[in-house]
Amino acid sequence: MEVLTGGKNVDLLIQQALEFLPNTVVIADERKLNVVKNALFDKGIKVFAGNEAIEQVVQMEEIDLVLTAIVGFAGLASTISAIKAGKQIALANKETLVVAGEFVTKLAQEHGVNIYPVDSEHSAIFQCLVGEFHNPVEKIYLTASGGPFRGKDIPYLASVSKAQALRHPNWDMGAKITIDSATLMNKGLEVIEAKWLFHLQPEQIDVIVHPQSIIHSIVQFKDGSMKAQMGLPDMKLPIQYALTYPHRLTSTFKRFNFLDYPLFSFEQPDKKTFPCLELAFHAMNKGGNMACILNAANEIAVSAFLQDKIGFLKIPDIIGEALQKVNYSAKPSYEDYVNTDRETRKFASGMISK
Ligand code: MN3
Repeated sequence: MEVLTGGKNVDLLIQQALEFLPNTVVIADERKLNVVKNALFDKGIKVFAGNEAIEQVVQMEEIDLVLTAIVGFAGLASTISAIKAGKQIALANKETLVVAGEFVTKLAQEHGVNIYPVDSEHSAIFQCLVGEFHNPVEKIYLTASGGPFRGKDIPYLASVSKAQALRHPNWDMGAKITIDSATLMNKGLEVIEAKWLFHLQPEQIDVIVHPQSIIHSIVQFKDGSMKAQMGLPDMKLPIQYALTYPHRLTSTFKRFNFLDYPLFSFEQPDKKTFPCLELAFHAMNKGGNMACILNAANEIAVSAFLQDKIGFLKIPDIIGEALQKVNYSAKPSYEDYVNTDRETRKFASGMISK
């Protein structure tokens, strides 16, 4: 490993740097530079700080592939920087494609860069497409666990706590994505991500709730045949596959046991109770900067919910309002995305302080 980066969790960054001994380490939070420097001083590891440093290190000559895992809009700039330098991308930051999918996929094409999905559903689709060359895809089904509030109604959701929302039934993930799973916005963002990754029309993408989270997604081909990718819900596999494609590395990951899961079930997502999914489809259909508005409003709303400033049901309210009120632009440039993001954050924050 050449470079390891982290946001503000210095302890974990130092621990990982000592384990993997990269040549360079970057901490995004500049206030923590000296702590990291001191800890790694005698290992000969170069240490930098700040977002600009991240944008620079991804262009280093020694690097072949960049795993982009910064959460939210914040991951966009460094991903673009890596693509411009011709680095292959293993994409864990779905917001990059949600916010600026058209721009990013076009840029990647121009620079001969492949984007390998890390998101488990997209990794599943990617794995199902291996060997299918130009066989036409009829549609894809993204599977959803339904999150911690599957089957609940609006009166119940009105009073759910942060702690309840953070308790995901199947996946162990960061706070932002776990709340997104509870509102079903995560699936909405993934629908948009899939559109750009696999060059699909909106009507070719469907969502099906599969509470066991064993089937990670499904491709249906033009002849009606369906392929699914299965496994225990653990991010280690999709991360590894993005790094080793087209090869499969021997692993000791826990194996699936059929008798632990004698029944698989499927149901329609409850779009009435969880309007975020519908809002995401709406933003995708409208195109332009709509998904950028959707994402920024969601980031602000989720962060406010995590700070106990708003209730759970206010999250889709804020996003819906932002989609209506923030200026629409049909053909945004990179600067337009940056402006839309800033404008939407201001608008959504205004709705929270009210
Ligand atoms: Mn996912």
